[in-house]
Amino acid sequence: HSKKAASALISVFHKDGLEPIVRKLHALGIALYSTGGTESFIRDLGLPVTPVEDLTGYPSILGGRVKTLHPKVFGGILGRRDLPEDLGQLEQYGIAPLDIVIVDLYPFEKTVAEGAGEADIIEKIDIGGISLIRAAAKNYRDVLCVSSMEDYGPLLELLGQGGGSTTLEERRQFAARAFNVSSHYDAAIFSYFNRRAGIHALKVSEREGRPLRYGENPHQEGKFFGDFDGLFDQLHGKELSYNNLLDIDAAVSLMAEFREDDPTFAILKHNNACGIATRPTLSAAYAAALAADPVSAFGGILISNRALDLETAEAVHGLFCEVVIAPAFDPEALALLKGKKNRILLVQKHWNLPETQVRTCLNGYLYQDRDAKTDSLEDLSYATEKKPGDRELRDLLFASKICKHTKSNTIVLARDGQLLASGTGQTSRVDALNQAIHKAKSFGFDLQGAVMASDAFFPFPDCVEIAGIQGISAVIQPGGSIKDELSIDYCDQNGMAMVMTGTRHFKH
Ligand code: 93A
Repeated sequence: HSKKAASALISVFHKDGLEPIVRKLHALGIALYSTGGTESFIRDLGLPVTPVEDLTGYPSILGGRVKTLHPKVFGGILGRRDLPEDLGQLEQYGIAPLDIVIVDLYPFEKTVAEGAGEADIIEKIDIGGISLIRAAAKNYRDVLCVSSMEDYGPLLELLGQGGGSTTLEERRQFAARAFNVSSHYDAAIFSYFNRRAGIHALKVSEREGRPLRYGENPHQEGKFFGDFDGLFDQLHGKELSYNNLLDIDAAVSLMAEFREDDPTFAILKHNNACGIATRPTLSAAYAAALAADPVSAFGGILISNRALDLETAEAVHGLFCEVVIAPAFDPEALALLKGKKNRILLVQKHWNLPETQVRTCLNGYLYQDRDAKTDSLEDLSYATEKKPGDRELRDLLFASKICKHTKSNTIVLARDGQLLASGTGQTSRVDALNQAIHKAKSFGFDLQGAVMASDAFFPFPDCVEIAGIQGISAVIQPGGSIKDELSIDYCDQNGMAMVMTGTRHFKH
């Protein structure tokens, strides 16, 4: 299966790094064919090269859009060297076999990233190059396919070792790389056209992605595929971990709900808020967020919707925390917070998160729209005789925004723009409520006049009964259970107010 190559077609965008390769190919007695720019590059090195136009008998047309797309080229690549019919046809049509194909595609992604206009971007959709790559990779039994400038190094090594000969296994490995390049290339074009998705194309290559120290646990490998630097400037601290990234995602999604509100500060642990509060000043918001659960806050992820000022930073500095995220840091605040070597400080540059979400499922993946619905006053229908007061209404909407970003089943208890406690990720809603009540009390909160939010409807009146006994005065929930009336009746009999949003916010 070892094959000695006699000819190579070279058509590359990036010429740097090509010189040692063409010199080596020439030294090995391999005939060189090439396209416009690449051909002049080789000729300027003083090496013999045949323009692809001589091979095809056809000029490059349409401003280079059609230069290698020709049966003389593709026949030379795709012809099966062990099939008499193929060999006969190559002979009959005067097609010379091409044994090595070296391509480096037009830089589509880079052109998009540079903010080029649509017309320039479209011109960077490589058609001939990608076809050369796919053809050569398909016929790896006979052809060696080099599909990007990143493979110039490995190619040079291979030519050095084999003297122009390659094994079937080597050609198959280059073919696998080639299909990785071609699929990634088309995925990038797709994500450019499919602007709505906004998700960095799912990349499964070994080489791409940001390697993380490890995955969720040290024995798991981990990588991040995305554009972290597009969202954040890391000003300080250690390298981000897999779990940091998940927490940062949860923190940003949560705080996006409060971006227009008064100064708001949140503390998260394991993707759930353990504290969040809205106050006239950021330092007061931080103090109220911390008060909800100073125990969980240890090692937490902190986020604010305002520039971090010195007063807040002084309070934050006393807490051991992993990450602090803010739209900006006042210089003195930054200097202070940098005092802890590992503390990760992130400036969040914008709020544009993808409108869709992807996660693995079984042997594939699940894809869905992001839950973009934020419950507001206009969404509410008033289920009970008693209407919530203004303060209660504000707290109900505040609690429902937190609920949406807390693992199901969840119950959120809040009062005066402060999270009192939540029950997170429980197998029953009653458990979630009991957890929240227990937690709120353990941190010294009295629940009189507090409000309760539920991510989904109440199938039974048990939750409102437990809440009523604790003095909780108003409830927000999607509604829609066939037994809604039982919960409503209990509220009516006990002077509680209940509003329905009509929208469920599960988060699994
Ligand atoms: O415009 S194309 O899609 N049409 C083609 O027929 C074609 N063949 C190769 N672009 C084509 N290429 C690409 O041209 C290669 O992928 C490579 O990026 C570039 C090399 O052109 P030159 O040798 O003229 O610099």
